[in-house]
Amino acid sequence: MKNIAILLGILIMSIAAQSQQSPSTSLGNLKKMKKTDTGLLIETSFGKAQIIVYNTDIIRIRIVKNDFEPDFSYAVIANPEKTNFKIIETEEVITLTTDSVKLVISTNPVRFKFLTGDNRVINEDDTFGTNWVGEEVTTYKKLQDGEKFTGLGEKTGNLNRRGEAHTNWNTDNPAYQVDDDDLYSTFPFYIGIHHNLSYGIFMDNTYKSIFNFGASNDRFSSFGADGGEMNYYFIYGNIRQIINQYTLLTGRINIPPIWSLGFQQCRWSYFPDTEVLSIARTFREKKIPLDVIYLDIHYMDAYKIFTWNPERFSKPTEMLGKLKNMNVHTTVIVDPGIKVEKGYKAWEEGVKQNYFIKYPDGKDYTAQVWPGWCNFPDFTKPVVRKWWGDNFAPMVKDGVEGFWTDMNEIASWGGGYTPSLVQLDWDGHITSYRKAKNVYGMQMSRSTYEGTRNLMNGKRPLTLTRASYAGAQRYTAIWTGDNVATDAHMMLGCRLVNSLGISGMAFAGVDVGGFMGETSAKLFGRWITVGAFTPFFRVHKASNENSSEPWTYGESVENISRNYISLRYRLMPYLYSAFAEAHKTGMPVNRTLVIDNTSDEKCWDIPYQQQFMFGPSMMVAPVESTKEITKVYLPKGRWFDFFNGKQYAGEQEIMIECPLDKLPVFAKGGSIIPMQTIIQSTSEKPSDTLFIHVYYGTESSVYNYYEDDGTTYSYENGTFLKSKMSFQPSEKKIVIEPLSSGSYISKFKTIDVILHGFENVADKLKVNGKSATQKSTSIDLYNSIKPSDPLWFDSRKMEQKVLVIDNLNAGGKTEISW
Ligand code: MIG
Repeated sequence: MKNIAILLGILIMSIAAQSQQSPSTSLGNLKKMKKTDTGLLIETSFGKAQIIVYNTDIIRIRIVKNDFEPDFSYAVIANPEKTNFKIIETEEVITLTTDSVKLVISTNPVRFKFLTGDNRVINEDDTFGTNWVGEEVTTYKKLQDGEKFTGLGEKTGNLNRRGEAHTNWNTDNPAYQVDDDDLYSTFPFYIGIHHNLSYGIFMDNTYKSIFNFGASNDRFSSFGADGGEMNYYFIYGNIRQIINQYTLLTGRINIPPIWSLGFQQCRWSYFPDTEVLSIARTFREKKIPLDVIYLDIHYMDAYKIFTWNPERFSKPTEMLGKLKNMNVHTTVIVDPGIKVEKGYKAWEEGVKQNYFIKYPDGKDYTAQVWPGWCNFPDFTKPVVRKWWGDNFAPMVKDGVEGFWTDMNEIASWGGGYTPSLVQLDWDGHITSYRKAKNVYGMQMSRSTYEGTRNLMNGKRPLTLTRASYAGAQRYTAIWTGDNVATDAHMMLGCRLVNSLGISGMAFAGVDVGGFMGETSAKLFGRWITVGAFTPFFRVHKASNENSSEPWTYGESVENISRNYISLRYRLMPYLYSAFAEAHKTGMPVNRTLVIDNTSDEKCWDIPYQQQFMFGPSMMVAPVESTKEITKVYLPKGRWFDFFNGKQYAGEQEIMIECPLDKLPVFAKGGSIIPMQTIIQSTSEKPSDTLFIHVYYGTESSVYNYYEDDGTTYSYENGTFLKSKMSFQPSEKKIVIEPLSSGSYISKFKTIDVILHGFENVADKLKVNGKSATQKSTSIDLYNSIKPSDPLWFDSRKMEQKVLVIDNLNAGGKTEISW
């Protein structure tokens, strides 16, 4: 009897213990498993998991507490490919093996471990695996020895994010600090590196998310979100392959209109029309190349979207025509807030047709921004996207070609605290703002891109966004919001652009000169030189700050600006080819050095972490405006000072002079850089010679030259030109394919080949087997103005000796041998 009482007591106690809820719960023990066409379905004692093989190197894992939601993503456009894999089960583990990765799933409890074919651990769950605290879901991974982390797009911090944690919650953060965490965009994708292995993880969950790379702990890295499913893609490969696969999942950039790769001048705000025209004219008079001018919020009537201010811009079509005649394209800003005003068409339509985001009681959500009280279109609703896009018709007709989506975090007065309970359509699966906030900006730029592309008769629009989410590269370029006029911000900007690049956003830039704060002449001078090597190259300045056109900082900075902007235009064939590569493979235009030098510790070092490859052949070492001499790290290979031809061996740190007019820029030995003559805008024709610069090196290389009409989408139907140019030192030859293959004929009729660092070949040179006429000469890629240029003196000489073989027929194959 006594025993029974005790037993009963124990039983009651244990029931009580069980019903006392643990504050956190992890995925449980295996109960059921089912093989599917693409992987596995698993049921556990607590929660479910689905494993989907996308291809040999990508495995997706979905984990839920209860049931899976309908599978829907704004980021991912790829479907699982037919892939060979096999599944083997034992009591303790299930093993799923593709041709390159092994996923070992322990069953008690269910935890995941990714291995190489030869059983080296790439990535494995910590004991907690995937865990819930309330609705918050987090996956914990064991920190590997010496593991490094990089990625997350627009995030401050170091190139190696080990020891950092970051939150994704799109935030309007004007004049942010160089270490602030909350910025405008969310790219929940990172790369982990250890023991010469690397992998990518993309967590496609739009709720507020946190990535922890060993911050405040010594055992795990983790990624998690405030709600929704654990839904991540594991990608195996080297960094290049990971970027390629990540952009296979989330898409790649379209080739932008070539004019958007030219120089862009912006201000909050240029008005009235006469001021806009006078700015454009000054660029032309001063022979500083320019392609785009921006109209910030003051072009509108009372900040009402889709309107022109009747006083400031009384004849927009006429003004746009005049700008067009000057070869200047116009971009206008558009904010999501639609002014609440009886009789205002956009607002009336939006209200009537239920296009605005709403409270649960059906009332439109209203908040204040520039126009006063506003409602906000629901860009997650297909009919709203269409409506928004169609609304650009009059502007497109007026001649506007660029569309700049701002304030789309959503920003509003009062700190942007849009309530969580506000509802959005989510393409037919109504959801809360908690889930939709991080994609709102992306969907706004999508609506803008799809609409204007549709309206522009086959011409490419430029779209630029501030807020963003993974996959936005399919619709838009991005800039890093309201930075500050300091050297630290200029350096941060380089890291941000590099980081955005590995997160799919190849078309990225910052406000050159610094948006907030007074810009010193020196800072502007340096920043313009760095900006010339940024995919998206735009000067911008806040209202109530100093003027910030290149000529407002004195004569020497004006000269520096002219020279570097001109250089950018000379490099246009090279830059454009780099964008074509980004479109095709996802490889960014600006490439952090660790992409190709992953195991070189120096490339991760804090002093060198800003350095990047600008396309495949050039390296840029950004440096503060206060420095006249700096340390640069040269990775493996051989390097030529781009301006004076001085050669350096790789794998060393060097000290190099960097007066304001000489940014440390290098050409890679063995590489090829095509250039053209200076033009004042991309609408202007350069001379019909393509200048192919070849830099001597010991390793062979292939350069992919690309050209198309620059402004239409006919490249999507195959109207473009590709030419392989190769440098083969062991066979002692350079081979250039004709610039006339395919359905597009190059604008260049002849080519000049410029040989850098080719020693003792002059009397052996042959072109297509016949001895070549060549000349030894000096070239100046910087366009130094001598000797009147006050910054020019002999020790900074920007000239170099080269061998030139000129006037070759671009339509035929060219083989240069020695
Ligand atoms: O509340 O349109 O980041 O580039 O000039 C500020 C005015 C709104 C923020 C953007 C900035 C733009 C400014 N905008």
